[in-house]
Amino acid sequence: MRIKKFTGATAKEAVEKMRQEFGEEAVVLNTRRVTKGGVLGIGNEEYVEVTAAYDESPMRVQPRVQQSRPQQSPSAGEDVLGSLRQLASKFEEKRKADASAKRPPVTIAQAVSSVESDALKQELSEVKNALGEIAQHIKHSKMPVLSEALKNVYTTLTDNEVEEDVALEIVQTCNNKLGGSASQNQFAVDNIAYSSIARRFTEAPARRLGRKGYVVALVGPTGVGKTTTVAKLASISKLVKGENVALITADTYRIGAIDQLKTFADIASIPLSVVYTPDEMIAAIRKYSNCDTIYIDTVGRSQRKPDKIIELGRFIDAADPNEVHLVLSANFSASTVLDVYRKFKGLKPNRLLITKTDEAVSLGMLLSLARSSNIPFSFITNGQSVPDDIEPASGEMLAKMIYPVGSSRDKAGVEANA
Ligand SMILES: Nc1nc2c(ncn2[C@@H]2O[C@H](COP(=O)(O)OP(=O)(O)OP(=O)(O)O)[C@@H](O)[C@H]2O)c(=O)[nH]1
Ligand SMILES: [Mg+2]
Repeated sequence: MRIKKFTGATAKEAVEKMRQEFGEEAVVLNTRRVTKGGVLGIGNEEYVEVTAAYDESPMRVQPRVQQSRPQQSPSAGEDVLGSLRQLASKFEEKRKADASAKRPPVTIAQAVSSVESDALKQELSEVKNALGEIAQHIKHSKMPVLSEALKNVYTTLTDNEVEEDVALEIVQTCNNKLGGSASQNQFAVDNIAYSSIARRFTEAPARRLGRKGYVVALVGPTGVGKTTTVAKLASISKLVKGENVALITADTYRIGAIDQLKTFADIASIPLSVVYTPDEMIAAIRKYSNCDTIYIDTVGRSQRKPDKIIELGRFIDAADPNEVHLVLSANFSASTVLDVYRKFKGLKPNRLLITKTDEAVSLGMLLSLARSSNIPFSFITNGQSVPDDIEPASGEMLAKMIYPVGSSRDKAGVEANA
C-alpha cells in the first residue's frame, strides 16, 4: 500500500490529482487546509492537502489511468472513518487472497493501525509540536528583550501558579533594580525576586501585652481547618505562653461540631461556651472578660451562600473581636481564594490564616490574595497535629514557599552565572 499527500487550490483539485495518479480505488484518509509562508499573516499561501492511500496488491486490476466514466469527487470533509472502513474491507479481501496463496495473513487491525501510525499519528504529533511552540512563544512574547535569568524568574513564578500579571510585576522590579548586565546574573536576580515577594506581605501589628479579654475569632469556608486551628492557638496560648484562655463556639449547625471542640477543651482543661444566638455571644464574652485570650470558633460557610455569611456576621458583631482571622486553605486556586475573600470581606477580617500548606502543590495564589486584600497574614498551618503544626507567618517564610531560591535552579547554573 502507498500513502501520499496531494495538494491543490481546492479539495476537488487535490482529489483529482489523487485520482490521476492512484485511480478510482484510492481512498482519502485526511483532508486539511494548510497555510504556508508569509510574515505576520502577510503573503500567506493557502492550499488544501489530501492524504490518500492506494492498494498496490496484485489482485488489484484497475489501471492507474483516468477513467472515462464520470467521476464523483468526494467533498472536502470526506469522512475519515468511512475511508478507513473502505480500507479495512480492501485489506480483508487482500487477507483472503493472501490466505489462498498460502502467504502469511495480514489482519485488518494490523493494516489499519499501520495506516494510523504512518499518516494520522505523524500528523497528530506535528500538531502537538506546533501547539507546544505556540504556547512557549506566547509565554515569552510579553518580555522579548529580557535576560534569560529574568525569564527564568517569570517561568518559576508562573509554574508555581503566580498569576501572570503579578509575575510580570516582580520581573519588572528585578529589571528596574538590576538592569544591564547585572540582570543576567541568576543569583542576583533570584535574590531581588525573593525580597520583592517577601515585601508584598504586610506584617501583622504586635498585640499589646497585659490586655485582658482579647478576643480572636476564626471565620471562613467549610472544612478549611478552623476548629483544628482554634485548638492549636488555644493550646499554645495556654501551654506555651501560660495564658488564661477560654473558648466559645458558635458552630451549632454542623452535627458533631460541638463535640469536636468539647473533646479538645476537656483534654486541655479550657472552659468552653456554646452560643446559639448573638445575645448569648455577648454574654459569653462578658463571662470570660477576665481571661487573657478568648478564642471563637465559628460555623463554616460557603462563599456561595451570602445570606449565611451575613447571619454569621451578627455573631461576629456581637463578639466585637480584636482579631478576625479569615481562614483559607492553601489548596484553593487564586480565583477561589479571591472569591472567598470578597464574600467574607463584610465580616471585616484583619488577618489571613492559611491552612493545609502541607497538602498544597503551589502557593502562588497567596500573592494575588496579598495584592487584593492588603491584610496581614497571621499563621500558616502545615498538618493535622494539635498544637504542633502551626507557625506564625512572615513575608520571608511565605516568599520561601512561593519562590524557593536556589532549589528551583540547578546549582551549577547559579554558580556559573554568579
Ligand atoms: N493536612 C492538613 N489537614 C488539616 C490542617 N488543618 C486542618 N486539617 C484537617 O482538615 C479537616 C477539617 O478540619 P476542621 O478543623 O474540622 O475544619 P473546619 O474549618 O472547622 O470545618 P467546618 O467546621 O466543618 O467548617 C480535618 O480533617 C483536619 O484534621 C492542616 O494544616 N493540614
Ligand atoms: Mg469547625
